[in-house]
Amino acid sequence: MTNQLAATFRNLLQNRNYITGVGARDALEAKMIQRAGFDFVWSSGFCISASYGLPDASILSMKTFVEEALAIKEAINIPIIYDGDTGYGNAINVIYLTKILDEAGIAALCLEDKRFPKDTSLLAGGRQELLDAKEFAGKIRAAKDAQKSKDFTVIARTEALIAGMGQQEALDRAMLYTEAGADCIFIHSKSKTPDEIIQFVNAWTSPVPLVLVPTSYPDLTEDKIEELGKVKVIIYANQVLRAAIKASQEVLSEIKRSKGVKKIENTIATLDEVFDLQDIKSMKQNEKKYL
Ligand code: SPV
Ligand code: MG
Repeated sequence: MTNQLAATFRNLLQNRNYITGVGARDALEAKMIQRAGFDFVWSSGFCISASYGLPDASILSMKTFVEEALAIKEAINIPIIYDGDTGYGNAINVIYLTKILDEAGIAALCLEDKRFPKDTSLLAGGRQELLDAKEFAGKIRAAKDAQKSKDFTVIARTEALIAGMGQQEALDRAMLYTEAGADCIFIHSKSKTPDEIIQFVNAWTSPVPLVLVPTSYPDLTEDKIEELGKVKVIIYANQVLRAAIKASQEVLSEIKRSKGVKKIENTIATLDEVFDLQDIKSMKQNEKKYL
């Protein structure tokens, strides 16, 4: 079976020093991410949960996350990394998930070594319980065995630093997941400084590339990450959601305050911009052709 966008993603991984993508909660955001020139879209569990007004804590079902990712897929033609959280269960659940994603043309699946139901990573005092490393390695093996296309990428994410288990545990887990067949290792941190991430990257000796999400440590810019080497994938996971929340809140208070929309009319996207993102042009062409 061929998965064209999985092949594109692998090519990018092989041929570029690093690639960048952005987290989306829906197809509209994904279209804007593609237009802005990013390499891929991250179908973010955090952002999709937030779009339902819910915590990122395994509350929505696998079906909902997959449906959202497929709507995103329909709207863009750059690869998607699917944030698969814990895989919504054990290795058996992972087999089903992997088949669905690969067959649907999703480029990559990211699985994290937390226990199901998970709690979100960046919440202060969050419930960070990790799965036994061997059991998680089983999930990675299951995903690699279940993929039908050769190019589908499986990213193993360790939350050892998030859970405060230290560098050695993070390195041991990452190495075990690599041995289980992971194509990339995502090392996550909620530290406000990049120190523990830099320490991990420097200690990483495997050729398997690393994935970073520099949300809590924004000082680590692309130039600095490139200098570190070994990191091939950078994900800006939730900045678009946060920008949208802030802009919406400002507009809502201004409408309420000024009792109308005159004040904000020139500060928001025009309707033409919305029509453009909806691809009205192609609908109009089809109307001419078929109606
Ligand atoms: C997400 O965007 O859903 C992520 C990244 O997994 S984080 O929220 O930092 O865990
Ligand atoms: Mg997530």
